[in-house]
Amino acid sequence: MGPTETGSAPETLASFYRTLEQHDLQPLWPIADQLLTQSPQPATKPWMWRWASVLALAERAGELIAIHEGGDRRVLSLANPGLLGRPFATSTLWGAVQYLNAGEHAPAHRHTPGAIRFILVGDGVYTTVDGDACDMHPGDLVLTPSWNWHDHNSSADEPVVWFDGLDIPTVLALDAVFFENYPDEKLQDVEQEHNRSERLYGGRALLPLGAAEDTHSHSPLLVYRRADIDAALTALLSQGGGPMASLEFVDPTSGRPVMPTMGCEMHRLVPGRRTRPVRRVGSSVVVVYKGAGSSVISGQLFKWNSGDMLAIPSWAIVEHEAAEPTDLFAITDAPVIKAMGLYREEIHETPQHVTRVFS
Ligand code: 1HN
Repeated sequence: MGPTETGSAPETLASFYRTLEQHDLQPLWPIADQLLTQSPQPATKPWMWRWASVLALAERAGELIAIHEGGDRRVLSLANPGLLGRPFATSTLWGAVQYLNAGEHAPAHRHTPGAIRFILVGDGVYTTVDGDACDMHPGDLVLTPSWNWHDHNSSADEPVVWFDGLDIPTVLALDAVFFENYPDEKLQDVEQEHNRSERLYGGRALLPLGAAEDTHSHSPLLVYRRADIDAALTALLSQGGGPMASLEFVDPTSGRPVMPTMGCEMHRLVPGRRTRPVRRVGSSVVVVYKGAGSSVISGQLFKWNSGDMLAIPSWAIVEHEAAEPTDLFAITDAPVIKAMGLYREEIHETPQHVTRVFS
C-alpha cells in the first residue's frame, strides 16, 4: 500500500496536484504500481512477419525505389504493432529485410548503432567493413559493428536479400546515436584479397599472438560461415541430443558476445520434439533460416515456415516444436541485460495452454 491522502478538502488536493504539474513535478504515489510492476510488462507484442509477404514487398520496393532514395539503403523494417508506429521489432532491437538488386552498390557510412547481416537469398554480394570486403552467402552472418564504415556491393546477377539486425532502439534510448556519410558518399577502397578478418581470426583456436589481450568492444572476426555453423550445430546436437541445440556467435579472442549491445544465436530443432517452456529477461528477433514448425509465445500459437520472422518480448514464455529439421537464427539484447545485472530466466515444467492462434 502506498501513501494515502490525509482527508484534506478535494479542492485543496486538486489545487496541489495542479501546482505540482506547473512546477514540472509528479507525485510517485498514484503511478508507483505502473512503474514498479511485479514483473516486466513489455509494450512489445509477440508477433510474426511472413516471408511470402515480406519478400513480395521487398521485391516491389526493388522496382519502385532506387538505392539513393530512402537513405541509401532499401530496407523494410519490422514494425511491432505494440510499439506505437515506431520502426522497431522489439523495444530494444531493430529487425529488417534489405534488398539489393543485381549490380547495385549502397554507399559507405558509419553509425554508432551496431548491425549484423544474416544472408537469406542470393549470392555475389560483399559488404566492406572498415576496408575489409566480407563476402556474403546464404546462411552467413556478417558483422558491421558500431562506428565501422560499411558499404554493400553486388556483382550478382540476381537480387540479394538479407536480414538486418541492429541495436538502434537501445542506442537511441541512451542518446548515443552518431552517424556520418563516407567522404563523397563513395564506396571504400578494398584490399584485393577479401575476408581479411576471416583469414586472421577465423582459424580454429589459432589467433595472432596477443590478440586475446587486445582491447576492443566487438569481435574482430566479422564473418561466420554457414558451413561452420552447420558443423557446430551437428556436433552439438549429436552430443547433447534434442529437442534443441543452441549456439552463440562469439568474439574468438574473448568468448564474449559479438557486440556489447546485441547477441547472435543459432538454434537447431529436432522435428517432433517440443522445447521446454522458458522465459527470459530481454527480447529477441528470430528468423526461421530453414524448416517449418510452430512456437507458443505467451499462450499464442505461431505456425512458421522458412523465412518467417518473429518478435519475442522480454519475459514471454516460449516453446518451439519443429515439423521439419529447422534452424532458427536470433538476435537478442542479452549482452545488455547481463551487463546490467538484470538477467533472469525461468524454465517451466508444463506446456502452455494455447489461447490464441496468430493469423
Ligand atoms: C543501416 O546503415 C543499414 O548499412 C541497414 O545496410 C539498416 C537501419 C537503420 C539505420 C541504419 C545498412 C539500417 C541502417
